[in-house]
Amino acid sequence: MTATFQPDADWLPYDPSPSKPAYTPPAGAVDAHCHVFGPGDVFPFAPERKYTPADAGKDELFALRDFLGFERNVIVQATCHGADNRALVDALLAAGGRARGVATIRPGVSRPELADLHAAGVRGIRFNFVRRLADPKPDGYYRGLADLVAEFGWHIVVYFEAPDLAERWGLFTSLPTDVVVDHMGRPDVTQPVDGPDFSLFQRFMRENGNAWCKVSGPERLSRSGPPEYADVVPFARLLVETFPDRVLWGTDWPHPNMKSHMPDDGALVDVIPRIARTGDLQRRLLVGNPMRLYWEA
Ligand code: 0GY
Repeated sequence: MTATFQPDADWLPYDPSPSKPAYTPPAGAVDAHCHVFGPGDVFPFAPERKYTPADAGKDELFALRDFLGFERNVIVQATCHGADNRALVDALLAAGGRARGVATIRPGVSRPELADLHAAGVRGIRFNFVRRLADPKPDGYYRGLADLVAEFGWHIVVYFEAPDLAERWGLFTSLPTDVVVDHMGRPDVTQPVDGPDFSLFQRFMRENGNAWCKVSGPERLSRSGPPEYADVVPFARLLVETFPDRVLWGTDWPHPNMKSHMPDDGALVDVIPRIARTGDLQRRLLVGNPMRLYWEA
């Protein structure tokens, strides 16, 4: 039986015709943060989901990859699919080696299930602490899952709001794997880059050599808005220049839960040369770093 889903009434669908970016990414560039949604009648959304999106499948994602000048994707399991990774695995297998994945797993997952995910291209799992997306659990829950995937050489992606960093510091600084923070830890960009919250985030990056971050999500963080996202640029630039070997970049297509506007993916790509100002920094951000973490691990 197939299930059909009605997107949330205030759901903003992705822009089907983004502009061609002026910036040309280097050969082999990786979009290291994007998702697939369904299609819901093939891969149903999870009963426990906190939002219902419009479909955004692998074919559209791969077309966008080519249009923007990228070669590879890292597809992150979206919370609307819960721990049912079938849509993710389907996209990974269809990508012919040009995509890797970050899954969601729950306690009780078996080693053969993890091995199957690994064979499909999964190299990490994600812990989501954003309350509008998931119900955060005690630290022990995450430690148990981290131990399971450490033996596969996977890493942990964490998504949290800036104030959560202090609360979960003990967990985030003691995970047995690499730790990749989504969207720079969601700083309040009305604060200075050397304000208390972002200083704590920089300290986290500085003191933990296994910590990485995605300099992504300007459309989520900006108050000044598109297409420049000027207020986010200093935060991303600082991270790229301070930690050039532990930063990643992604579109975040199809941009779940955007309310203020739906970004033009071409404009997002044009932010890259403003946060990574040399060819060397751009190659590390878009090619060297994601290849090391996802293809050579
Ligand atoms: C993102 C951000 C969001 C959503 C998810 O998996 C998800 O549902 O990650 C968000 O709503 O902030 O990175 O895609």
